[in-house]
Order: sequence, then C-alpha cells, then structure tokens
Amino acid sequence: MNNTYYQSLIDTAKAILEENWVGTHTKPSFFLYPHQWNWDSGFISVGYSSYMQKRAQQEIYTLFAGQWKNGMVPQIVFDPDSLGGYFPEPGFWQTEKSGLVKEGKLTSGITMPPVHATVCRKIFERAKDKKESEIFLENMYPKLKRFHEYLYRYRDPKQEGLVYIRHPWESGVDNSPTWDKPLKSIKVDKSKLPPYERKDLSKGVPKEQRPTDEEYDRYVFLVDLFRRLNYDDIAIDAESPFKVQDILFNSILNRANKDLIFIADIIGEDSSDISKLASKTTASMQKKLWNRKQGIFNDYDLYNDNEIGVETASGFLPLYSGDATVKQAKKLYKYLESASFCAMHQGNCFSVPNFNMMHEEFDQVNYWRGPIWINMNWMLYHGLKSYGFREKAMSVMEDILELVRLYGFREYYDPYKGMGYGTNSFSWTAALFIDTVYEMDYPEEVIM
Ligand code: 9WN
Repeated sequence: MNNTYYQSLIDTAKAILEENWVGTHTKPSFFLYPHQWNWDSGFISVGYSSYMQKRAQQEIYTLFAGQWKNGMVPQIVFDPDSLGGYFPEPGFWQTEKSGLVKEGKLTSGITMPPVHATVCRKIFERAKDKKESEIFLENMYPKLKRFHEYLYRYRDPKQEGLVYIRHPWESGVDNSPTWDKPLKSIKVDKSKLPPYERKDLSKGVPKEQRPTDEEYDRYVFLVDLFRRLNYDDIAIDAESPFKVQDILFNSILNRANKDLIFIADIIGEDSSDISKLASKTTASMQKKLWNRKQGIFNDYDLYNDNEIGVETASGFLPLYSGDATVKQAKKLYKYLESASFCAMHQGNCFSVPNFNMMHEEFDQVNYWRGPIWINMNWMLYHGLKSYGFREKAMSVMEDILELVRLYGFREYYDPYKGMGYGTNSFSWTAALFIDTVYEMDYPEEVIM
C-alpha cells in the first residue's frame, strides 16, 4: 500500500479541503460548522503541510489573527460572511464586553486544545521553502508563547502545572462521558436561561448522533455566566462551577510545549521558562492524573475536588505527548489493547472507540460517547509509534485508512459497523487522511 493505491482518495480529500477553503481559512464542514475552529485549523494545516506550505501557514495566521489581547486563542473565529447558520454566534457570545477582542474580529469567548506549536513545527519540517518557513516560525513563536502563558497564568490557579478547562467545548470532545458528573452537579434553572435555538439539529444529522438538550442547557448556562462576568478570567475562576483538569487538553498542551522549545531553538530564542512549565506538567500528569487501578489517565474535577474516573480515549494521550513513564505506557498499552477499546485481531470492531466499549453507557452512534474520531486515532498512532508499540500503531493507522476507504470522509465512525456519522466532507478527516498516507511514504525522523 502506498500513495498510488490511495491516489483517488487523496484527490477527493484535497477536493474537500478546497471546497471548505474560503480564501483565508478552512471551514470544518460547509453547513454544520461554517466558521473557523481552533483545533480543527491545526489538524487541517497538518494536511496542507505535505503539499501546500503557504496554505498551511495561512490557515494558522488567520486563526491567530483572532487571538485575544490576553493571549487566548478563541475556539471559534467567526466568518462575517457565513453568519446565521450556527449556534452560538457573536450576538449570543457578546465577547465585545470583554474588551479583549481585536478590532474587527468576531470570536467566541472560550478556547480549545493548543495543538498549534506542534503543527507549526510540522509545517517547518516539511517546508520546501525553508527560508519562508523560518520567517513563519519567527512570526508565530511570540503568539504561540503568549497562548501557552495565558493558559498557565489563568487556568492553573494552584500552579500545579495542570491547566483547567471551563467549558466542555474547550476540550473539543463536547459530550464525552467525562463531563457527565461535573455537568450534573450544575443546577440549571431553565426559567433563568437565556432563550436560544439549537441549529445543529436542522442540518440533517440525526438527534441521536448529537448532544442532548440537557447538555446544551448546561453549555448555554456556562456561556451566559462568562458573558455576565464580561469574560474576566479572575472573576470566572472564582465563580465557574465547571473547572476540569483535562488529560486531553494537558497532553496536547505539553506536546506543544515541547515543540515550542524546538521552535525556540531553531530561531534562537530562550525557552527556559517554557521548559520549566513543561517539566512541571509532566510530573503532575504522571502523579495526579494517573489512575493506577485502571491503568489509564483520568481528568480531575477542580471545582468539586475529585477525580473523574471515566475511561475514554483521551486517557491514552500521554503517549502522544511523551509524558507517560515506561511503566505507565505498558499499562496503557494493555488497556488500549483490550476488548474495552477494540483489541487488534478482535475481528468485530474498528479502533479506537472514544469510550470504553464494555461500559453500559457506551453509545456507538453518539458523538464523543463511543464513535471513532480520526484526530484521536492520528494522535494515538503517533504516540504508540514513539513508545515502540509498532504493531498497534500500524493497526490504529490502518483503521484511519480503512474507515475512510469504506465509509467516506465523515465526522465520526461506528466502532462496530464502521459506518460514518455526523457531517460529510469533514475537513480534519480529509486532512489527516492525506497526512497518514504521506507518512507511509515519507516516515518522519522526528516523532510528533
Ligand atoms: C462546538 C468543529 C467542532 C470540533 C469539535 C466538535 C464540534 C462544536 C459543535 O465541532 O464541536 O465546538 O457545535 O458541536 O466536537 O471537536 O472542533 O469541527
């Protein structure tokens, strides 16, 4: 199997990205997600990096043009030409109340997993035009650094080296079972919620594949709280009932810290402060977020002060960030390679389901409560490979290729049937498919 075998699919993937490209950035999906999303743009750029360096750079530049004055990179940068098709849009977020949004920009008021330093490094390593890519790194470095500094300054109140998220949307894994307990502890008085109308259910995606109304009520409750507090980080820290040290977010952050240090070396900047933060994050992840009994990493609920013992694919991501000890990595491998997450050669499933398949609440069709997501497979593939679990890495990678080949460029996939759900022509699926095939032909020296 090589590039030629997949050529027609690569052509389709490139056509999808072209269709979703609007001249400045790429929409995750034409109808369901008509703006620019934070971590989507990172994964999409990875796809572009193998064949369109300038486009990859542009995607990142456009996203960071929406960076807030405090360093936060918003979850969504709205496209003024595409307003009206998504909820919530600028009128609901009211982020102008913060005084932190750059003039002329429309954004949401929360953030997302900081994959971008990792992506910038990848763009640089693959660049045909090395000089231009060094300028790109020089331009991006201070912006990336400010983003990471924002996270440690405002999201790590006890200075543990672990940052917290304040909304499920900040994790990117919106309705993961991990949020069930923390969200349930938020008492929502429906009569006091601002009126709102979901738009996601009118785009052809069946209800059972999306979050519930109860979950949306809580998403809205939190946004309403943030806007009432004028997006003041200190005030939100004091009042928000949702503060979770998420293993996915922290793994992605620490992978990115390491890549930021790499970038600093290339352009001759001092990164000793980031190195210190990265080491602290590693140590805290290994200690505080490790669930010894189960052999997986978990999240910690800072607001309720308890561990969230829910096993999802996120719990394996310290393999991707290189933060699991060898002993932990062996345990992770054992659990990942079990019937809970579709072991190799099991024969009746694809990997990696986003939730423990043996759990009674596992749901093979619902969003982040069971289905396979290509970005998770992609991160786990790199993580497994870097720890030397080659066969498993290959099998996770093959499932990226097989799911797309058999069922198309969908948003997520059924771990039993393989069939795709959510939106069609999903940009990061197309981009990471391109990257996966490229990797087979040009395996990289440096592991992401
Ligand atoms: C809210 C754009 C985004 C992804 C998320 C995915 C979904 C949004 C939504 O779509 O979330 O951010 O409206 O459901 O969960 O990971 O970034 O593709």
